[in-house]
Amino acid sequence: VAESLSVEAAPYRFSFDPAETALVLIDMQRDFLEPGGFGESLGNDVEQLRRTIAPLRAVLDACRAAGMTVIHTREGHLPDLSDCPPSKLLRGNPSMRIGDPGPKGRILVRGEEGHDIIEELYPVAGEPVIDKPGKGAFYATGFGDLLTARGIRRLVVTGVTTEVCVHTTVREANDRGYECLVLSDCVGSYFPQFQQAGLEMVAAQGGIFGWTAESAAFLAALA
Ligand code: C5J
Repeated sequence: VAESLSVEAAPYRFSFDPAETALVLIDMQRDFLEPGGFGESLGNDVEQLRRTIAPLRAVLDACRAAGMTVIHTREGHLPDLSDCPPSKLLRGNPSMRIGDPGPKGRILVRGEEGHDIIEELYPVAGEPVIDKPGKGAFYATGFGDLLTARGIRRLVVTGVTTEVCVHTTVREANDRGYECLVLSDCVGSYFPQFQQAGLEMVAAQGGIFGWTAESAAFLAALA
């Protein structure tokens, strides 16, 4: 198997063949990232997530130019919420619930403005968009079949939030035999302490879930 490129990473170098590697952008949705969106309305500082946009845009451009598979995900639900378990709907007794009218349409409902991907990273024709009801990209989606069909063995993982949907997806992927490189400046958390610990957890214990690297190291490998 060709493993032509190698990235300076933790806990050690990550080798990959671009033809068998997908860039995955997790949940870069308006409601999580934009001022005035659902995330901010819950009291979160969206700047903690927005700092990922510029480096991720550079990575996206480089992966597109290299002809790599690029896959986007969105967290959200059917308009009738039949795919939203009551536990998710009710947990925390939130003032605004999934499906309620929010600042950018019904919260986390497919087809609504806030549910869609931010303009800066919008998918282009041919890039699959995986709509997922859960935190992980594999649960109740066609993500796994898509990776198999394309012969993908490694994932370069980016998006938000580090400790929730990024972590869940990396853990699910790791259990399925995929090798994951998480780009540390292209993933974001509303909580700085979770950002740091979330990244350390991935690469701890010899890379228990995968690898971490700065986007600059990944771009240098791809150049
Ligand atoms: C994501 C969340 N995308 N934090 N969702 O991480 O609820």
